[in-house]
Amino acid sequence: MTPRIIDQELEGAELGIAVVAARFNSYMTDQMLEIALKRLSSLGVPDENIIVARTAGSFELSLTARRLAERGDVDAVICIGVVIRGDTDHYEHIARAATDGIARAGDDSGKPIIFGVLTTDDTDQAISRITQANDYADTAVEMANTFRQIHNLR
Ligand code: RBF
Repeated sequence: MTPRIIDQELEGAELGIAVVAARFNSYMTDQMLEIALKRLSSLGVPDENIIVARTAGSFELSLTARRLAERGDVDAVICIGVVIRGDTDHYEHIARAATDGIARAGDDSGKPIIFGVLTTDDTDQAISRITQANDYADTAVEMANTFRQIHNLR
């Protein structure tokens, strides 16, 4: 007997991906959204297989992701937001609500919900992490393919 291996697969041609991005701190989240979309495209995800939704803030991401994940044509959802400690009295609450909510949306929906919320002490830290959005797209495609491989394993 040889083990059945699930390989990392970064091919997006057959996948449906949703991206939900908060408008709060939009000068950063807009760039993150653009980077993620560009990366999804370079991984072969067809434009018509991508859904983009916007929310007011990071607090609304998890509920929106959950609703998107209910769609049969969505294999994974990427959540994008920025919560900065220095700007926000409610930092702890918003950051925790977003983090816990996104984790729970993944657990409850059974689909990959990618955590792309930057929680930083200041704006400079957040700006330096904007390009992480490339990794969110990679992770969405990898996870969607992993789940397909698990489903199709014989
Ligand atoms: N949303 C974010 O995405 N990032 C933030 O840093 C942020 N800070 C907030 C600070 C306060 C005091 C409030 C009331 C809201 C903030 N929001 C933030 C918006 C929040 O995620 C949500 O959209 C609104 O509270 C409406 O439910």
